[in-house]
Amino acid sequence: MNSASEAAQPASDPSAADIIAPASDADQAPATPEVTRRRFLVGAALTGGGLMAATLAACAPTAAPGGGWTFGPAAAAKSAVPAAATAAPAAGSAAPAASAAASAAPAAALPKGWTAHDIEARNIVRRYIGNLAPALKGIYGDAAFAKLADILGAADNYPELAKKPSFVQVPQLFLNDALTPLKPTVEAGVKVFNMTIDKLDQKIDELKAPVAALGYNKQWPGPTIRVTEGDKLKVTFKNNMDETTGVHFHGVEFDDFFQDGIPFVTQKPIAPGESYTYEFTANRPGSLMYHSHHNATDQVGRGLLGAFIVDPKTPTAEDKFDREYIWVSNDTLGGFTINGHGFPAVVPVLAAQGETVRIRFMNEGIMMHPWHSHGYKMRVVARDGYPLGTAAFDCDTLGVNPGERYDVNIKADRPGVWAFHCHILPHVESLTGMFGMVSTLIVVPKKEHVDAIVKLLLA
Ligand SMILES: [Cu+2]
Repeated sequence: MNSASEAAQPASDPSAADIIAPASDADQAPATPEVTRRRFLVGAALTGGGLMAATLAACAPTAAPGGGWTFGPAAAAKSAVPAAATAAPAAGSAAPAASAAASAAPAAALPKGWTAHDIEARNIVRRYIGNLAPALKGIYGDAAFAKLADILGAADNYPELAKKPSFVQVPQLFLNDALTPLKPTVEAGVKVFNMTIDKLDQKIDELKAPVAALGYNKQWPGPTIRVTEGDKLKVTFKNNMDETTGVHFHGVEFDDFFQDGIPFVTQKPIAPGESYTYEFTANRPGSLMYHSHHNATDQVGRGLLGAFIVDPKTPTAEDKFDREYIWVSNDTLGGFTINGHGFPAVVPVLAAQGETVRIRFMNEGIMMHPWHSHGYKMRVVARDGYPLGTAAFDCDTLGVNPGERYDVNIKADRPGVWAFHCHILPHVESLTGMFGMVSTLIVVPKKEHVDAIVKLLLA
């Protein structure tokens, strides 16, 4: 096993493919243009082809906002690293963006038995792994790496080997923010948060045109609000949109029901240009959420959602973990998304062997999603933020209904690149490959490898 610095070396190597073990000649061929794409869910999938070809050539890594993000260990189990997201079509939006860039050669050149859609499916994974692929050599060792290189067809020195992974090419504001939750000011013992509600253009995937979304502080999901059980909060929202709204803190056991955020039940709607303040005590710990409760099918579907984490005053054994991911799913604008993005622009869950990873599933969508972890069981320790205690259970597929949150711990005891996805198949995979609600759990042998990967991604 090589050191972390060695692992990161390929990033600065202009001919990264040189270090990749040769793959068989058989799968070097690019795909054919006459792709027989099945129209999976919506025709939007079809726009992927030509558009992608054009944008693939032009796509350049986008700097992560806010000074970059990191997969660093959760300091004292407090900081959060969200996992990623994926988008697929609900109402005519994102569909599997087939990679037409890889589809430029005659069908005769396809590996035996393949059709063009195999090339497209492979190219999506190539985009996902990007220049991480060469780095994996130093992490998983030569034998495992030779297999991966062969699977990816690395011998053809495909362009993504030198590009950042898809999920680095789109702004990952949520990831950044979750690591450093929104910082309040403290006034007379009250934690004060000032936020805005804005329109924004959201890049679900680096190869797709941005969608007209909404977001708290111009982010989808909004910044994570994180406090400790018992804290008093004062949260002001300034509505910069041209429509009314209301904000509900989902899961709070309010003492004053007028803080519940429901226009025409507990308040008047917040008009454009106006501000509204919610004041309450975080009187129960857990994974909570905040979101619009006004024209909500549309507004939450367009991105007015965020995580509200209330850390317990007295953590239990289950609250000890090394890394943490917030995983907010949605399924309207932009298709099937995790944290506002669709595969391959979904940030993987990274962990070192021996670490425990906490994942907080939060469903802000309109349908249930059963999250399936390949190769690993999930220990479900809380539902809707309420600890399960002795009723905690293991599973590898966990259905999360709209509005629900589940906290799970995964003990990462074996290295590998493991798929991690919704198991409603039309949300994740089509003839032309994976899309939408797909992520991975990438377990590397050492913590230094995680650091090296992060360094490479940020380079
Ligand atoms: Cu799903």
